[in-house]
Amino acid sequence: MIYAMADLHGCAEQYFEMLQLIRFSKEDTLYILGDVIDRGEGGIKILLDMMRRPNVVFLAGNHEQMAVKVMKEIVESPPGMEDIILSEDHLLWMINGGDPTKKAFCALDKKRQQEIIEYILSAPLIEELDAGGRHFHLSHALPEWDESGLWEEAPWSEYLWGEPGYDKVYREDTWFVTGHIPTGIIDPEMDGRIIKKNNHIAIDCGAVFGENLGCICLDTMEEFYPKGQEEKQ
Ligand SMILES: [Mn+2]
Repeated sequence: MIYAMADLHGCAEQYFEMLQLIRFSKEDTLYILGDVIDRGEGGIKILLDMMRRPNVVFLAGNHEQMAVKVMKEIVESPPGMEDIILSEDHLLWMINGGDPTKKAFCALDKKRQQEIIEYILSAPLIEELDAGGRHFHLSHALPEWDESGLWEEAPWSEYLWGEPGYDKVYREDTWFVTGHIPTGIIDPEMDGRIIKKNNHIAIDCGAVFGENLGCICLDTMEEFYPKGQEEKQ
């Protein structure tokens, strides 16, 4: 089976619970659509686990893009100098919840640090695939909707930072799976739940904000929540 989740934001416990819940096995593929790190404590722990699993496909999010610039600075700086705000990138990352990630990263040896940097830099932004008779486009975010179709020519950064037009059908024959915006912000009634509408599947269920982690099976469109779905209703 093919699964997708996003925006783990350091919620390691829920990540491992989810792998149990979906009975994730070697025959499955799990796409993780960015923002694994920051805000929560366990981002580096999750990344290290993902790196060990050949059937986890990591797509980068805007948090990884912010982090990797500073991670490179840290690797190049003398020991003990990591906490000095040296750059605008460093400041931007700290403002956006990077501190727990930075602390965990600094505690690793240089070889592991380098492996994490390479893992993030090698992550694609977009994947397209077929499952269960449907065509899917996977990315952390999407360019803003543009009536004339210009969204297709938007710069790559829009797939990390863009605000998808969830009320617009981007393509009739494709489902667009995205994270980045918690579903409770898209539609308050869907707080902590996956939203499927207008050929969009929004899967950031706000785990780090005390809502839920969501996962969708793309073959069956079945939804999974480690905290349970019933108690939310
Ligand atoms: Mn994001």
